[in-house]
Formats: sequence, C-alpha cells, structure tokens
Amino acid sequence: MSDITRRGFAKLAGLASLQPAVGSAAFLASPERESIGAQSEGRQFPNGFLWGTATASYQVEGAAKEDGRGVSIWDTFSHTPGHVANDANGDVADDHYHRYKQDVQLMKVLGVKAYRFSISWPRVIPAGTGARNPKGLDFYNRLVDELLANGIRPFATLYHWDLPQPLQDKFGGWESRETANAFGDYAGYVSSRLSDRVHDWFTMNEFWVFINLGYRFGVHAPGLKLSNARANQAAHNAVLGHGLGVQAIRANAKRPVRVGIADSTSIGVPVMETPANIAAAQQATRESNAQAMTVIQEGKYTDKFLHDAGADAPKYTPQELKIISTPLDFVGLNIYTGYYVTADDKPPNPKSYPHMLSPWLNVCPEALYWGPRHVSKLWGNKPIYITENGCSSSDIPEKDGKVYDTDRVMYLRNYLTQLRRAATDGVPVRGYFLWSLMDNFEWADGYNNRFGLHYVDYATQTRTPKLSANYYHEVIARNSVV
Ligand code: PNW
Repeated sequence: MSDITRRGFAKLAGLASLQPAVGSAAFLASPERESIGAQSEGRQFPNGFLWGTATASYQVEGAAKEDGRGVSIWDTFSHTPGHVANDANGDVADDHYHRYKQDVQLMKVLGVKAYRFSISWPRVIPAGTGARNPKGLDFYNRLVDELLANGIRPFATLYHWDLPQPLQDKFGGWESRETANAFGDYAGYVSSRLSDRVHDWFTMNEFWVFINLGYRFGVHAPGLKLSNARANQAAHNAVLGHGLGVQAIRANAKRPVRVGIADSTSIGVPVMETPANIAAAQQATRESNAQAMTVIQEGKYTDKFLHDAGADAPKYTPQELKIISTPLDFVGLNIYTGYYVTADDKPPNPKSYPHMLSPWLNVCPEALYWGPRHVSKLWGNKPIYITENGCSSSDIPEKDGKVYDTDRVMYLRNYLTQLRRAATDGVPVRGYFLWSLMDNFEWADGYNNRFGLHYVDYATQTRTPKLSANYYHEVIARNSVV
C-alpha cells in the first residue's frame, strides 16, 4: 500500500509539474481555500458506517471439481462455446478456494469491516436437493472463521446465480416451484450450520438480472429465451424461493439473525430535482421493480404490472404473496447506474452519454442518493445497505506494474458523495460494499471487464492493489469522501 502511495504521489507530482502553475500559491492563501476546507469537513459519513467489499462464489472460487462440488448452470453455460467472451469459464477464476486466507489479508489491509460473499449451492448440496456435502460446506466454515479472526463481519448471500444443474435438468430451474422449495431447504440447512457465526444473510442476488438475462434474453445461464409468460412465471418462482428462504433461515438459525435481499433495484433519477420530477422518479422506481423489490415489499403485484402483462402475468396464490412478502430485517441495493425521469417522461440517454467499460454501466452518481431515498420513502425506514457498487475498467498495468485507475477513483468519489448526501438527509443507509475486492469472472464478459480494487494477474494469481484500493483505504480510514 505504502509503495503505491509513494509511486502514486511521485507520478501525480510529475504530472502536476507539466501543468502551467496557475498562481497556485496565491490560490492556497485565498479565501477559496477556506471554502474548500469547509466542504471537505462536510464529507464525513455517520459514525459506525460499515465499509465492506463483495464477491460471489462462481466469480472467484475456482476449484470447480474439488471436494465433491456438483455442477452448476454456469459451469454448463460457460463450457458451451460462444456464450462467454473468449470462451472463458470459472474453473479456476481467482482460485479463492485455496487463497482465501491471502484474500482476507487484502481486506484487512484495506481496512474493511465487512465482507459480502456468496455460498455455492452445488458445493453444499451437489444435486440441489437431498444429499448434503459437508466437505463443501467446510470451505465456508474456514472462510467465516478466518474473517472473524481478522475482525471482518461476514455477510452471506445464498444464491448468486450458480444453480445446481440437476435442478435445471429435472425441473427447468426457476420455471418450477420445485426449485423454490429446494432453495428453502438449502437455505435452512446452511443457516443451521453457519448462523452460530454469521449474523447477516441475503437470500438472493439481483432477481431482474438472473431471470431476464438467464431465462428471457439468453445471455446468462441457463441461456434460455422464454416467452414473456414463462419468464414472468420464473420471476415469480424466484421471489417465492426468496420468501421461503427468509423463513427457513430464521427457523433454522442458532442465534437471532438478520435477513434481507441484495437486489438490482432499478433507480429512477429526477433529471432535474423539482418536486414533480422527484415524485415521478419515486413512482417509476416502484413500477420498474414490480416483479422483485415491489412485490417483496408490498405482497402484491402493482395494478400497472398486471394490466401490462395481461395474459402473460404469472399464476400465483394469495398464500404465495404472503410468503414472498415475509418482512425483512434490512434491504440490500446493488446500484451501478440509474435512469432519468421527468414528471411526464423517461427520456432516453443520448448516444454520447458517458459509461464505464461495460456498455450498460452509465455514469449516474445520483442513483446512490435517490435509490436509498426512494426505497425508504416507499417502504419504510429499514436499514439499507449498498450491497454492490463499483465499475469496470480495462485496468492495463503501466510499465511499473501498477494500475492507475483514476477512472474508478472518479466514479467512486462521485457516487460516494451522493451516498453521503443520503446519509446526511436522514436516509437510513448503514453500509456500503464495494464490488469488487478483486478482478474476477465477469459472467458473459469473461475476464475482460475488470471490477476489482486489486488487479489479478490470472497467469500467476498475483493480486496487486490498484490506485482505487489506495483511495478506498483512505475513505475507510477517514470515514469520509476523499
Ligand atoms: C452484478 N446489467 O451484475 C452482479 O451482482 C455481479 O455478480 C457482477 O459482477 C456485477 O454486478 C458487475 O456486473 C450485473 O447488464 C450484471 O445491467 C449485468 C447487469 C447489471 C448487474
């Protein structure tokens, strides 16, 4: 860390010397200097704000065939040529399964106090239902113990998309309620084994993404392009599985636990912050999340969703809606971007709108203000965690081997400024998990789009902190935007 600090400063100093010296000394002594100081003081986060990082099992673990792990739909999908950039797969990924102790040390050096990871269902119950695999579960015992020994609080996600392949083969995966039931059973089992040490749980990660990209558009596993009716039913079965999972986690917990979701809730952002636009953005947020966050919070599909879906609406019972809306202890929001709203329109972005390396990752820092704010206004004052935020970059190392990802630093500073604004306005945001601790398998983009604070050289499995790791370290140390 100190090395990158020194080199970073040296390099930045070198660049600065190339700039014309625009009366910098006079500037420092001027009254403006005072106002910059005052602004900086206004960058503090609330005391106790929880800083963390996040990863997911298939994206980092590797060890695809070890200790009795079963096959997941992502193994099958990535091993089918043409699905993933460069036909990459997660067989080895970051080899985190073997290097987790080193990776926990990376977190410790960063200073994070929490780590969000996911549990691989096929590692724990290889066929999805039935026989448990204690050897697979033991990896999470080791990981949790290592985190706790280093003062890092584990936040476990039970489903981050690696569905056991037998559930896809036998039942059509999320097309069937059998999979929802199997998820409840799996969630209860893991809770019974880890809840003596894991206090914070997420059932599932990003309903919209795994249902739509996986079952409607065919670009994620299992690669299906279903009709709207069938995809809507799959989405319903997924939130049903979530509700069964919430109940099973609590019913099997060894100690009191907290349970929530980590959802890719899409965020309407008022293009200008007028009262009418703000109200429209909040309403748009409720409607655009009708099949996930909204039905989970309200226990019903919105009238507009049911009307628009017509004959393609999912089939369900009142009892299922009750299960789906089992009250949560906290809400996790994965927020990378947002969409703009005016009182009477959702204007499309111009072609020139700036985005990070992933084409979908439009820069929209205000989403980190409006997201938590809409959620707390719409559905009450529960604790909110930003369970993912971060960005992709090409991250090509310089000759000195370091990665000066000033684009990521720019992105993070802008987003964190908006998150802090939410905290200051009394929105109950309690923590932030930066995606991701290190570069990893970025789904259909393979290893091309890097999201990490640490650069991973996949040939050697070396992890190198990027400039953004240095930046995040400072944010955490000062509990402040820097
Ligand atoms: C999330 N999109 O995925 C996931 O939770 C992570 O596993 C992933 O690595 C991260 O964000 C970065 O992509 C998304 O197309 C995948 O809008 C695709 C989209 C959004 C989120």
